Amino acid sequence: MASIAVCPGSFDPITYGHLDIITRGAKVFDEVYISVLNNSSKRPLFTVEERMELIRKVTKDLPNVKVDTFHGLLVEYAESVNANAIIRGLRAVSDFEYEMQITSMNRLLNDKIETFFIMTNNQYSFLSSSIVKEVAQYHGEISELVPPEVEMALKEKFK
Ligand code: COD
Repeated sequence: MASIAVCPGSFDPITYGHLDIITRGAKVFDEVYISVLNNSSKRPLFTVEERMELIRKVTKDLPNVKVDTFHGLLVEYAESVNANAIIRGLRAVSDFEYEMQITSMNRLLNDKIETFFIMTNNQYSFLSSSIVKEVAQYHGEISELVPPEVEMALKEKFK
């Protein structure tokens, strides 16, 4: 049986931190779906299509990575693509409580889908999409935080 994992998130936009866990996950699982949450109650900077397009560009060298979108419950979506695993990234102890809540809830909803945590590279342990957007908004240097395609897209948004 192929091991299929879903790596869900907002990815608004994708950063080198996300890319780090995606690359590590793609070495372990046969197929990895990078799944962008389409949540109408949030007001993201990038549309779902823009976020998916940026993810496609920066993962083009990872042949077993697919880019997708979902709405509603993550475990229902994971089941619909035959995934048996969820990948989440851990940056610091502060992520743990939130991740434990999500994982416990997902397990209650569907105990056949296992969640796996990947520790980020130390150099990205402080990194989040929100921090990148804040720096980009004031035209600060972000080239070490996001791939060049994302840097360009952010510069375009904040010009
Ligand atoms: N280094 C490593 N990993 C990182 C970094 C970094 N610098 N930055 C982010 N990550 C990881 C995050 O830990 C996460 O695992 C992933 O990358 C995506 O991060 P975000 O911030 O883009 O996405 P989130 O955490 O906002 O995504 C939340 C979900 C969309 C997964 C969640 O809201 C969800 O599942 N919603 C669907 C509704 C549902 O099923 N709810 C029930 C469960 S509560």
